[in-house]
Amino acid sequence: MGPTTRRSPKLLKQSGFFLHQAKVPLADQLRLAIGVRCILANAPAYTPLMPRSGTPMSVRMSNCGPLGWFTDKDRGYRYIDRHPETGQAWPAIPAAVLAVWEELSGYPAPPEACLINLYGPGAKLGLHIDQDEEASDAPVVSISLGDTAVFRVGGATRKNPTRTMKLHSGDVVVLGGESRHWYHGVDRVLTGSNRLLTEAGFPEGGRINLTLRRVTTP
Ligand code: MD3
Ligand code: FE
Repeated sequence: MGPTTRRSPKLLKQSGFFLHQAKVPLADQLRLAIGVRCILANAPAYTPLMPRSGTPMSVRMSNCGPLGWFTDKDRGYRYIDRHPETGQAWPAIPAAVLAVWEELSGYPAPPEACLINLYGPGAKLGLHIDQDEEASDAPVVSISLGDTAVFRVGGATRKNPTRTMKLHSGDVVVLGGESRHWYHGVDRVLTGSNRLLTEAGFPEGGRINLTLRRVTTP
């Protein structure tokens, strides 16, 4: 495909799930990844702990925006307005990230949380539903950078059949409508499948996912 080619968004019928493949041009992907590196210099990645068990997640995380998603053993999943270790407010969401939300979300208010998921070798994310947001009418918008992920998406209950799809660097997924409350996860990341992150100064490479969410009702 040439640099200006765009595939049309893939819609899982009637669901509100849209996959926009190669939505972010390569030069913008690089700028976004470098921007994430700056954010992490101010808001260092941490290892989230599962509620109750305290089991560490394999995905490391940070956030930008007024609110950040966090979990620890004692208090579980929640949004907090400060970095848990530095006590500082989260850095601002980069303008280029807000622009993706404005173009694709169809939502009349800005996102409040941009969760930064960092996938190193062996990292995965079990099947779950995003349900910690009061503004459940707002879509979730996800931007993939770096190595290709094998993403799994199911339905409203754990019993629904699931399917897998690959998310490549520059892909943007919009989860609106009923798909907003579907089970989903990341089975694995294809290590070394993309050079973006090494070029952006992440020597270990890997994958970054930016997940944009509206948390409170506007
Ligand atoms: C499908 N992150 O942070 S983003 C998460 O690639 C999360 O890091 C994954 O799931 C990642 O919660 C997937 C794409 C995504 C986000 C929300 C969804 C897919 C979704 C909500 C419903 C269905
Ligand atoms: Fe999720």
